[in-house]
Amino acid sequence: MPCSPRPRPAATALAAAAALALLVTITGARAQQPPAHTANAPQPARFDGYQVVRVVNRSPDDLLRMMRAGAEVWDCHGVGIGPSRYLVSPDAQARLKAAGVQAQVLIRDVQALIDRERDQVAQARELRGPGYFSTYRTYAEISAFIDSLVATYPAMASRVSAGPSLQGRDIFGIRITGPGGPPAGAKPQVLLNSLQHAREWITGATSMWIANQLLASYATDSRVRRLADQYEWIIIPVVNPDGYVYTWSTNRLWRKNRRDNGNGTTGVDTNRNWGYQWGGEGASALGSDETYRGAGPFSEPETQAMRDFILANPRIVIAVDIHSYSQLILSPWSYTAAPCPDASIFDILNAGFEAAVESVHGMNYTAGPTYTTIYPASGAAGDWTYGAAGALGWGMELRDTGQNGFTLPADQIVPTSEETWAGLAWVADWLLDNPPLLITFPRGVPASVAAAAQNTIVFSVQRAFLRPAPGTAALFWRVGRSGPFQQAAVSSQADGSLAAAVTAGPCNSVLQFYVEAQSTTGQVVRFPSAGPAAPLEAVALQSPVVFADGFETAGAWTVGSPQDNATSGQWVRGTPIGTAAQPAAAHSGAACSFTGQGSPGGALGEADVDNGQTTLTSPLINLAGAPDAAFSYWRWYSNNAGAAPGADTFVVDVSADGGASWTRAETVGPAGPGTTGGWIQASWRLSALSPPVTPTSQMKVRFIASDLGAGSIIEAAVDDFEVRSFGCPLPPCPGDWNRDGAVVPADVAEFISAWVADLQNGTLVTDVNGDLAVTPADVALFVNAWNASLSGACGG
Ligand code: 0X9
Ligand code: ZN
Repeated sequence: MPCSPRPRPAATALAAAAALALLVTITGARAQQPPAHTANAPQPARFDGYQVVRVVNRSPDDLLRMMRAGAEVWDCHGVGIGPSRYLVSPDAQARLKAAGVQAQVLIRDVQALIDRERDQVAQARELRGPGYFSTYRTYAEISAFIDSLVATYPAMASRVSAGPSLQGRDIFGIRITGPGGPPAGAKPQVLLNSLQHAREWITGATSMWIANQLLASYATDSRVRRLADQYEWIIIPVVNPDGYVYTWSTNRLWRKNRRDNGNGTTGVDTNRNWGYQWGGEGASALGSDETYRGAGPFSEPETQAMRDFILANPRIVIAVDIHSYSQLILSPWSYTAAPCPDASIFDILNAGFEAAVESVHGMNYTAGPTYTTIYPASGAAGDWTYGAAGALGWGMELRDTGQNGFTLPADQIVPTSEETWAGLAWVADWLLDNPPLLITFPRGVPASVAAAAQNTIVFSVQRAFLRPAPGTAALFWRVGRSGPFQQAAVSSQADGSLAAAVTAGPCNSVLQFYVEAQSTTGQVVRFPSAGPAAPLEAVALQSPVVFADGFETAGAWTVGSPQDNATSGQWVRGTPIGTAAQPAAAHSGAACSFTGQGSPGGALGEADVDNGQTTLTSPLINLAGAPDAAFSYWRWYSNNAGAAPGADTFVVDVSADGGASWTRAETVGPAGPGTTGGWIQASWRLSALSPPVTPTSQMKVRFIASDLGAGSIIEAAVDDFEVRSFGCPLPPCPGDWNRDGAVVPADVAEFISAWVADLQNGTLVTDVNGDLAVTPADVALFVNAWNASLSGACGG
């Protein structure tokens, strides 16, 4: 795998770190030299007798010793304190031995693995009709395979090009999507790319296996079909064609592109050249290094082409940059250890991704943020696709964990591909099943709205795993259950939520609505998810004020009840003088009701509630026929000023039978909010009380302040009492089938189509006579009701 120093161990001293930095540079430089002979030799570089060894460096001295022995960093797992992997020539092996270095041999003979691979490739070609995935394929073969896939599946596949490489080779790819799913041009896209690093041959083979899987299994595998239909897949197998060709012709272990750096060194690591946090930690400024970042962000034609291609495909939601080896799943960030903004989403996705990969062949993979899971890497693809392009960006390291390294035996192409596909398919499925934007109603989804009036519906759109595109959040509404929706005017609130203005129809009509927003990647999200097909619904109700009392004048309120036993502080009406516990003014106007007036300058405890309770009861309030009602008031309550704070309560009850029985609306105290004075508004819907209260003509509300604790100071006050009835004066018109407030022929038409749908689906929506069957009798009953409504009070 990778190529840069690991994060330094915490214990390393500053001086040691500096020495280390120097060593890394020098060692990296050595690693760059072609091991056996010059880069452009006619024969491929040979690695006879070269070994890959694992050495645990315990100090900067250890590192120095490795460098002097001529050990080269093998795989960018880096060099540092701790375990490192080195490519060691036979000479260097002797020097290490002489120096007494403890090295564990991971690969006994690197050339043997290269030879084995070369033989395998040659043999596979000699076999008649070997499976395409039985061996590794050249740049030209991969290109031809894409052409053959496009020829075989012309309706689903097309060839694409990101642009030319430095040496002018095409960075080609294949675009795949099924005939189902969202319309062309609206599908979310998945980008898979591989072979940024030339020697990581398994990655190009895996990419092409996945392309083939999407096409060849579309007809038979329902999961493949769903993923191919719902997404557009773009697979770019060889991002670094020049390097890849070079690994076939000249040096099997070449990693970078083939840039002449102008100082005798060759190659830019394209995976350090992307322009998001370019040039930071984990990228080298030295042309000789395996992690050379290049002259500037996007200085290379390969990364430029990929950048422009991705920007031209703005619906990419998943971008996976495939590497080998080490069996890792790497999420952002790679430039910093700080968690990325979507860390919690990536935690879920990484876990599912990993489990899905492992479930296929039991191979162990590790998933996590790149920086902390492998090492820092600035300018890597994943950080740009995530940070700049807004996709969920990953890097992957395929098989193995070092036994064969970059020369993974070809018989592992298929199993590696199968497990990789399983992981990607799991992520793609998860994203289809989870909304990418979060649409919520911070004040709840309104079940009722004010009839024939403008209403405000507050909603909010936040990122889940994609970002909302500015200005795309909208609420659509209509009166009734048919007809076109209209878009509400929306204004932003200080807290980031949005307020939509809608105009409700007449009483008992319904208001339907849904919210829609778009991600920056063009995905449309609706709440509810079916949008106009299954919108939210509120009933339009009137809510007139039917009783109000601000206690400015003497009303019909009564003080006292058979249970009252307070010896002072009984309720009075007027302007309170005010103490540390009592208000010094009404909530509004000059007067309120409160518990006991003291004398100007009197003591704190003068005329507070003592030794029992005092009750203030409203006059009878007539709510006959109202489907629901609510009462509200401003209250003041203080029980914390005396010697026994937090010992007493203030309660509010409601009665529907003239005071014979009561239902509790609220208990304030003995501790907690509302017990330390101050005017606070409270409001209660009768239908929401426990148990619910049905409005009658005999409604009453009472307020009880009590002092049971010895020595406590109790003061209460009430002001601006108000009762609203909720509902409509008349029951809904039986003929107004679509509840738009008008009885018109459309109601009959819609009833008939609902009745037919009931017959077809076995549902009972139009069973108006309630006999649990949908029959012509229901039609007759409805049409009669419609006729009656036409001439009645709710006629159209
Ligand atoms: O160092 C790299 O570029 C990658 N490892 S490799 O051994 N294949 O060279 C890992 C980089 C992680 N990639 C992303 N996060 N995109
Ligand atoms: Zn790589």
